[in-house]
Amino acid sequence: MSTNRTFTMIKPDAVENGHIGGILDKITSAGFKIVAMKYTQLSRRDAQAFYAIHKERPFFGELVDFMTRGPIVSAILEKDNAVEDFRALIGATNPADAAEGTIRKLFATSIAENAVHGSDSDENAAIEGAFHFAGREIF
Ligand code: IDP
Repeated sequence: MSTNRTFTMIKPDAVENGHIGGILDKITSAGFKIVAMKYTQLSRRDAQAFYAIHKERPFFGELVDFMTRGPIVSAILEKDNAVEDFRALIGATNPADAAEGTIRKLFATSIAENAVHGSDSDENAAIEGAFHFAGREIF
């Protein structure tokens, strides 16, 4: 994956609360092009692998339970400066700290159930995109 791409998930809380359309509108209105997208559900093994970096954190079990409890939308997004610009668009991890107008401010409910994922580096964007999508699913 080139460095003008990032990876996102619309998490189970946002799907349950009917925010898929609202979040995709924020994403495309901000100039991101969707180059891959699917509606899917993570297995426990998937979630444990995706969030392996957090496996020693006290909230790891809660995070795996949350991320596997219902469907998600996963997507690869393309834009100049995609990783940094998307992190700005989603806002702080805790929606209480997120700036006005950010996706987490608008759609998240708590630090755990915070509506969306956004890759934190170009390297992780490439790893995470490849975790979710085969090459033939990326356009
Ligand atoms: P990020 O998603 O903003 O990059 P990370 O610190 O990488 O934040 O945490 C990954 C995910 O783990 C968060 O998006 C959130 O769903 C969950 N999480 C982070 N901190 C906590 C916490 O203190 N309690 C419960 N869940 C948390």
